[in-house]
Amino acid sequence: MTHHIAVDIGASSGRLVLGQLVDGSLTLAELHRFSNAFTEQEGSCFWDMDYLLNEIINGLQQAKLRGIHECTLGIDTWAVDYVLLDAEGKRISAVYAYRDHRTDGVMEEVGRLLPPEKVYAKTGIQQLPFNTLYQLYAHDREELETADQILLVPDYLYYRLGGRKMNEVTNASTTQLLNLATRDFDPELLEFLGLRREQFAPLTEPGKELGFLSAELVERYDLPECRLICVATHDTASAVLGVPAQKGRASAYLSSGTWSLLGVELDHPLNDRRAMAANYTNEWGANGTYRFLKNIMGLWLIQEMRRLDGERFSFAELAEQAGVCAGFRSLIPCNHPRFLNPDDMIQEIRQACLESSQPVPQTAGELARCIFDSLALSYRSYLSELEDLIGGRIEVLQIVGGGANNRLLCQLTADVTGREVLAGPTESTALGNLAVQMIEAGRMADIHEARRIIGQSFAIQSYLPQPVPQLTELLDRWKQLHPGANIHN
Ligand code: ADP
Ligand code: LRH
Repeated sequence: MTHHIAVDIGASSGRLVLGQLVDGSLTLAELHRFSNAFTEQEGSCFWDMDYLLNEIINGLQQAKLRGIHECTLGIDTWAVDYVLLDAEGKRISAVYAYRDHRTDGVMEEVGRLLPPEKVYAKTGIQQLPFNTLYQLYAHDREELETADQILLVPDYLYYRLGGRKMNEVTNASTTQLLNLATRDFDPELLEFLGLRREQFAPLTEPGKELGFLSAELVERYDLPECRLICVATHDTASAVLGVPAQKGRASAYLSSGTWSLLGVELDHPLNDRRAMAANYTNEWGANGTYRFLKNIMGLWLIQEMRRLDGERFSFAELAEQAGVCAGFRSLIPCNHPRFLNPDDMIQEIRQACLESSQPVPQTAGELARCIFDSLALSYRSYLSELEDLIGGRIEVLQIVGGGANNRLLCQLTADVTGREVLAGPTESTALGNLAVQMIEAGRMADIHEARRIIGQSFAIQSYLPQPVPQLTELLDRWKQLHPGANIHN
């Protein structure tokens, strides 16, 4: 099979991307793109699984129309969210979106029953209020007890397409239920939730074949024959696999989409007290690696601002308008939980500026500028923190994902961090997904070769740092806004 298709679904959009390796060069062709968002029903937030499955089928029909009769297929989505199935494999409840407010205060409540130090020592996973551990704790008891199987979202999509149940490891690690030492679900954490190990499927590593797209679907919708390959199903795991090889200079990645994930790949977990205090995570990667990273609120801020502004402007237009506004006028502590899912993001941003006696951004451009300036400063503070934790200087920041399109944010990030920024590829997640398929198919030797090929096949934009006037004063302002932020030169 020479065709490989990645299904990559983020919190804001999904796509099916065809990857082809010709003469040692990788090309991508987008077969289908669709929007994604959670919806609110009676005050709760849910994802629409049937819509996503429909869009996957639409994308596969596009592949068939392009003359693709056979391919391999891999699926990645955002992390942590889960689907409960009954013994017949039917969903027994709607699929909550991780920003749902039912987990408000739950992390703190669980923390009083289960020492966070113990959980971190076992799992190495950062404290985020929406980790599956907290979501399951907040879930209806009866539904949980009766669930025959608990799959994460991409596991479920594979199951619906091919009929096989599994829990893929890169994504399973974001549940905060996997034990780093035993490399399986932790019995004590499961017991705490009243769950049985059998409610989860066998842990499965990226690169394993999972059978074929069901003959019934192929026939009913006139789809290509697809061999299903388990990829790194956590989108961030795939995004990191798709980061081009960087020779000679120490680099960190910044996967820039709905979230900004800033970190490095390690071959061992770093879950000591300092890492815990700084709330860095050790999510499992493909090939026994760990993503030592920090979740930063990311482009969710601009997505929400744009939505509430009636989508009058595209992301590119918002960046353009922000570019002509005065810089560093109003800053927000963008990683504060108040921005996780406020009733009204624009009001929340304005309120935060008011509370800190800064000018209140009025126009769409001013709001966007406030968001980009604040994100760039947060990247600086977390990069410094990362350097402290790993004990080495980072020379280059590699930005991948949709945010690599934002020239203003890339330049601001270079300026404020004082590091060269290498932006691209924007579709690194689809590339990481495809790399696992191509390695499985024997078309690439390993991930090192994949990253080298990715680096040679896609244009990478360099942003060199430009001096920022009154940087010291700016960093002082940021520090005051963000007590505890570790900013140093
Ligand atoms: P996710 O996978 O989390 O849904 P993506 O990696 O697709 O996110 O990135 C989406 C984000 O990329 C958008 O929210 C937007 O901020 C940014 N983006 C995409 N294209 C552009 C563009 N042309 N200019 C500026 N920003 C862009
Ligand atoms: C990015 C992402 C991130 C998770 C969050 C739930 O899409 O998967 O890595 O922390 O969504």
